[in-house]
Amino acid sequence: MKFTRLTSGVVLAATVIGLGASVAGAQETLRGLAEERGRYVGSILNSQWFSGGLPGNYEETQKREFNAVVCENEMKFDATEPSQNNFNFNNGDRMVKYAKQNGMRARGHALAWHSQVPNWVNSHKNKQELLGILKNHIEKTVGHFKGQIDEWDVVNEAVNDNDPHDWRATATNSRPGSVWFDNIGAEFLDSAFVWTHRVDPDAELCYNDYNLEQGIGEGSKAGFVLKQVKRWKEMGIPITCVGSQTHVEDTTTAPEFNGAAENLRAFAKELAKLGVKLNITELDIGIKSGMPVDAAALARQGHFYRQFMDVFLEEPNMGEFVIWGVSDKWSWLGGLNRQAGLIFNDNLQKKPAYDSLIASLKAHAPETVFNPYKDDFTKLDSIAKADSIAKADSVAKAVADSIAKANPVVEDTSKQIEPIAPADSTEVLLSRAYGVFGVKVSGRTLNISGDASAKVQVFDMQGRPVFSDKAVKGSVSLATVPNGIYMVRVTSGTSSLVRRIALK
Ligand code: 9MR
Repeated sequence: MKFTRLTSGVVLAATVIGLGASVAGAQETLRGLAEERGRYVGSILNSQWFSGGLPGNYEETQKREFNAVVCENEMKFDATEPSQNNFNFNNGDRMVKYAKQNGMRARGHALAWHSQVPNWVNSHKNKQELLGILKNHIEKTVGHFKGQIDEWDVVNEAVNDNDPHDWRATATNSRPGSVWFDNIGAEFLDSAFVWTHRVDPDAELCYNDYNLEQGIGEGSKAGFVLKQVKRWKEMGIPITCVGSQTHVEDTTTAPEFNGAAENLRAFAKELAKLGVKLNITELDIGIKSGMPVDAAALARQGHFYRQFMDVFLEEPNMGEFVIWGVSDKWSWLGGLNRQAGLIFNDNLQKKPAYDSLIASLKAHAPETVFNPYKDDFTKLDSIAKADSIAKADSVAKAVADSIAKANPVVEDTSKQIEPIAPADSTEVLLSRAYGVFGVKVSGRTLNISGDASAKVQVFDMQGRPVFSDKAVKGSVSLATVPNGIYMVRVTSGTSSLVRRIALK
């Protein structure tokens, strides 16, 4: 190393008087600093890596700077199951081996996504068939990588772009549809989480999407996702993380950029109350095509990168900071009319953005950064006190888990696929847990037993209320609710149960 010829006295003097930048330089990598803080910084293995088309310093940089990794395209549906029930995990295995050899966290991307599905899947329209296809894909894929993938993107990009109050539906000229939602309905998401969890109960399971850095207000995509996460937690669906892709543009004029990092902070805080992590999963900050990539632009880009890293380190339920690429030379951004969005330039040299990330990490001393993989962030006073749902959730968790196991969410719609526990076993489980009541539907009448008076709320599968009655004794008519599948919540005193019902 650089100082081997110096006497130890000179090295010591340099350290003591604070010339640490060059003395400590050999150790100062993103990876090293993140590891000291119990966090992960990651990047993709570009598709060109798999075809052997990258220079040696690409891999050297990747290993030196990152402790988490994800395949750019190689673990998507079209790559892993190109024809029905014929699986190819070769490239995924290569990534897993690489991650293991280099002590990295491995992300699996992605199980249920409308894009990059092979044509043989898109040719199916039958709900039962598609449920079977998705279940088989998840079981075989997650089963193959069991214990080797730390975290799955179970569902990717399922929210409707034009109407972020709902899931992505039938294709139009301006946006693609989703074979899963169009033919199965929202249960495809619920079921995908349950199936993945059953095969690998130790893996973290994420919902992953873009534009989640645009705020959590009414009409926002993140706001909709938040509602769904609440619903999933209430139903015992085993989601543990949300992935914010965070593909943003580095121009002072791009409206979506303003406040993006702080928006993620607000989102992280809401998810923390639900016991869910927020990860940054695909960050790039592209400069608009045609704009100069000069010193000012690169400095501004660095400033933006730093804002995200600051928020990441300050929020206790954020675990991974993954950048969608290593070098600007191999980046998908051109297709989006953006350029130079990563932290290493075409020659794999560090850009100002890299230095900004290092500066942010160093400004957050390790003892001030929470490690969400080691300690339970829901126990932090700031989070535990802030929210009642989290508390109710922790009480209900054991029960909810058992319900999910005994009574999968596809119970009403895919009887051929999932064996269904007899209805009574759910009732027994619930009354044992709560000691209060049971719920049964007969025709349009909801019967509640064992309690004097209860509040009944009925929600559609997107969590929208469709019926409510504050004081139900014995039974209530749901004649006003249209046919369909709903979640009913019955609350009595401090106890409450959530159950799926079908009205026909
Ligand atoms: O980087 C990926 C690019 O090589 C592919 O052509 C593209 C096709 O969909 O997918 C890119 O990765 C996407 C990721 O899987 C999901 N979020 C958006 C990413 C950038 O488009």
